[in-house]
Amino acid sequence: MTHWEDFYNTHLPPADFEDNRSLLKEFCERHNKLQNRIVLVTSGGTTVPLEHNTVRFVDNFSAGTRGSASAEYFLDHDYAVIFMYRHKSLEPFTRHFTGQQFFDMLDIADNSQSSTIAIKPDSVDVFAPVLAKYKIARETQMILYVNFTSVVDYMWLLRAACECLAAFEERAVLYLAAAVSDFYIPEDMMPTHKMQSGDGAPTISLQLVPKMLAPLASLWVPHAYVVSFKLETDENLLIVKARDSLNKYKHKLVIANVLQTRKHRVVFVTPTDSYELHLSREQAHQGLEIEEPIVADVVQKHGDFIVSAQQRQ
Ligand code: 9Z3
Repeated sequence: MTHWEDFYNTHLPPADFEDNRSLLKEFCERHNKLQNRIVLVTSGGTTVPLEHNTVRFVDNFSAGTRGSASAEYFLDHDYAVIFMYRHKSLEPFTRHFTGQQFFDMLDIADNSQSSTIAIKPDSVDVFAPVLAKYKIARETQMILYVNFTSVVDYMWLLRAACECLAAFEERAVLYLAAAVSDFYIPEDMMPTHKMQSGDGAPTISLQLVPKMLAPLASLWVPHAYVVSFKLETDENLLIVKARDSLNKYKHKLVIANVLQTRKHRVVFVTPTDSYELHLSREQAHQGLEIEEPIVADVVQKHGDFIVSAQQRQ
């Protein structure tokens, strides 16, 4: 496996990296001065390009539901939120009205002079509260959006965000819900141009992506409350893999989930404990989202963690 430092030495940052770094710096400095609690929410899947001039890529599964919903709940708990997401995956607030849903909520009235567009009366009740929360989050500058596409973009942004978050010490939460590729093609092993079918079926050899949780938890943000997610498709591996991860990286919490049941069941695994959070069929029917109790639990644990850090001082 490539060492994490070699990864940064051999892969250039994305074109918009410096702009994003400035945004992250400004956002963090402002919220640190205000002594706010802050969370980095990562969301969506990363891509692995197969060509430098990318026509094809391997993708990681994730719609961005977990991350975008969680970002909204962290705002409800007065956290400043860095929402680091896959370009075009779900975003907080707009996620409620995807595809044609939004257009179906609108009415257009034409007369000879002008057109007026209005929200249909029966949609106001659903639209207004979401819009109001969005406006407050934007006006109070409690949320910053930065996006990535490839696993390389993700790695550069993640480290830059951590560099800014380090100053918050225990007040920072890292909530790593993005589905990050475990395998990739290093840049020096990738063809420049689109692979040609005329050259026959390609043999694609993937390498292991370095585990960034290692430097993240031990070097970049050693005082932060770090939460990672573990995705499995085999229930039997879920807890074992989550525990392995905690033992290896010594962070605070792994939230484990199985692909097929992730929307109504997760398992919290801490160094001392493991327990399940789940939504009943009825709760799901009523529109409750599992991210609400997940975030409430993380916020509670983070609060306890801050208190015990203060007591040690
Ligand atoms: C998760 O497990 C997330 O909960 C999901 C959310 C990706 C399942 P959706 O976006 O799905 O709501 O559709 N994220 C972490 C996935 C991951 O890549 N974990 C790695 C691993 O399991 C590294 S910690 O090895």
